[in-house]
Amino acid sequence: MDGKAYLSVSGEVKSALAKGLPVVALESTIITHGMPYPQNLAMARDVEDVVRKAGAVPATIAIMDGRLCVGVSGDDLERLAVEGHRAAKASRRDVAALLASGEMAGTTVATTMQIAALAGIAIFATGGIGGVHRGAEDSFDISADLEELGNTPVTVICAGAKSILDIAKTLEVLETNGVPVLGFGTDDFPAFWARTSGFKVDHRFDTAAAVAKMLSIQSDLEMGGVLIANPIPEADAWEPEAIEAFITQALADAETQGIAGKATTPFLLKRIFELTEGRSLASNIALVKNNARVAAEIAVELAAIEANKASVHRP
Ligand code: PSU
Ligand code: MN
Repeated sequence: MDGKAYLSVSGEVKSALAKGLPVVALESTIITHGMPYPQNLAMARDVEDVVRKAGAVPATIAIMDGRLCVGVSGDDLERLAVEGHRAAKASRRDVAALLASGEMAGTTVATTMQIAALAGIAIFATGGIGGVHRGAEDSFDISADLEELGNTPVTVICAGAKSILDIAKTLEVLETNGVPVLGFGTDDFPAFWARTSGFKVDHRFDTAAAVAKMLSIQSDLEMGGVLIANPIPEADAWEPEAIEAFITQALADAETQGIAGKATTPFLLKRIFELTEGRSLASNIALVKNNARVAAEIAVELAAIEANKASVHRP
């Protein structure tokens, strides 16, 4: 028996994969731990629509009822959204324990990549990735997302990393792990709510077709994941200085309340939501939709390249 035995793939996703149609994986920690109910449910449904409109099939991934579920929708999606913080937050190390217990869990970027790869999905859209936390030299808090990106051949489209993290150190670890960091229509590595972080990306690509060509070569080379940084739309973006004040306050509150480990990212997101009176959430939702659209466009281009490769190689 291998890992695939634990997969439950929806009929729609299964048939799309069998036909070589474009599929975009979506994570679920953003649903359970990243946003409050009911906005999380509305977001999850809207993002699926965005992917469909751009010509791809959405595959929301979560751990439910002792299965690695790919293509969670309808009532199951609602169950997950309602469960929220009561659900587990599944990092790579939690997967086997959660399958054994049957507990419901949102999957982080790392775990969603792991399950997407198992299901044969190459493209994955999220909001922001985890990274090296500020003060990591003392706490050792570095997200498993960075290790997974180095090892697992899935492309993650995100809006950069939040400046609740140490972005310079995050980029250093990505380099160490051999992860290409591409800017989509930008030379700057974006900082989630803000379009710039003060750091550059390694390579800039301006079209989905150009990205897909690079991804197809990365796949031929049998290398690991790729990170695509797609800045938040201008209309929803914050000035870096404007959001920094709220981040500093949230970090101070986390310290005072002794928040550590896997609770850190959800705590900071919730606190920034409160401090910005909900405005951070509106931006968060806008950037996730924007990433889902770009991911779908890339998936469409990649599917065309792969179909072409297959026909050329056919005897
Ligand atoms: N950033 C967000 N929303 C989120 C997360 C990050 O804006 O929901 C989640 C993602 O699932 C990411 C995880 O993979 O937090 C990282 O958690 P940690 O830092 O504990 O690895
Ligand atoms: Mn951590």
